[in-house]
Amino acid sequence: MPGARPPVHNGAMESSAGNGGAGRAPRRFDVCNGDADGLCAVVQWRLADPAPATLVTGLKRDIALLARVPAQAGDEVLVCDLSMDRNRDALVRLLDRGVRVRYFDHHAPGRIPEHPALEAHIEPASAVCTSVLVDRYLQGRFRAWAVVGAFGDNLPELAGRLAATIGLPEDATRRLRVLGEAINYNAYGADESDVHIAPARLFERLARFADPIRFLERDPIGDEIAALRRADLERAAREGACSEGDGWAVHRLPDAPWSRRVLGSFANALALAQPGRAHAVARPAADGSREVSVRAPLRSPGGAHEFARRFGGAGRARAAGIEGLPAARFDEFVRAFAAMRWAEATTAGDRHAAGATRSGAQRASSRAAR
Ligand SMILES: [Mn+2]
Repeated sequence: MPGARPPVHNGAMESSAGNGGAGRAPRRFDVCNGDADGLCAVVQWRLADPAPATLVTGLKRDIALLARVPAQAGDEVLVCDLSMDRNRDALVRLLDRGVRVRYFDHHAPGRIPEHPALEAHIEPASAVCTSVLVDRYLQGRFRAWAVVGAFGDNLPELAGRLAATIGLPEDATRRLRVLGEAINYNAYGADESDVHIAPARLFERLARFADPIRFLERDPIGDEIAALRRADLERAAREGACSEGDGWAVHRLPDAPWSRRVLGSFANALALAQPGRAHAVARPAADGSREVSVRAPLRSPGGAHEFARRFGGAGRARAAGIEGLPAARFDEFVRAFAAMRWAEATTAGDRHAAGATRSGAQRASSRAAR
């Protein structure tokens, strides 16, 4: 695209951006979490608008992605499934530079910057995910991919309802569930050497198909990841709970590539299998600290992020994570987990999720391992 395009015509951008916007073709950047919800959100968007774009993504734990985007005045950035609260400074810098940003997400955003170049679609309810927000915006054009994303974010009821609206047969729905859970699982690891395929490479293969069932028929990678996930889950299940009570259980896994991959999937599987209980899955990290995935009981799905925040973590109402929990605080963590009253937290979590400002969360230094 040699620079033949007209300059950007948004006055707000040019006034704040100086010379960068004129005489250069605008570039596009797609920025998303590397899990199923993030990837399937962008897949839908690029199927609807197949313009060349640079993908910026990473593993589940890579949350501060917006700071890596080298966009300049006149460029466009699409952000999907990344906490605005954790990316606000980078977002404001982009906007001030004259970049147009379209933002879809379902994490509690804290304060949303008011800026004419920001288009925000944010809904931090516990029963929605980013792929579904994009599906709504696109009026269901690539809904089967939203089904994959919702299954990946452990929202099987929502995914099932969406699948029914497009008349997806039961067997196809089941296959999309396996795919969504596999893509989600593939985002967990300490680094890309832990996972079967880097999420950015996986995206390229997903985005070739308007229909995820076709993808499964043509590309073996979905089945490969699903098989690896099953094997890792079986290994995790053999470890058993290290402590448990009526409404809760804490599991501990050894530190290994398989446990780093399966931590979040295992927590999701436990939450689905025992919806009346809260679950935590912990593993030691290389530096001796603990990484913990926290799941609120699915019957009263709230409070997970608030609980995790007490230990330096973050996440969403039903699923949260802590990285870098000092080993010396693990017993305290287990005691607090056992004493947690999830049903009461649900209300507080929803009120919080409804979008109140929360500036303190920016100082949370650990990254979410939801
Ligand atoms: Mn999500």
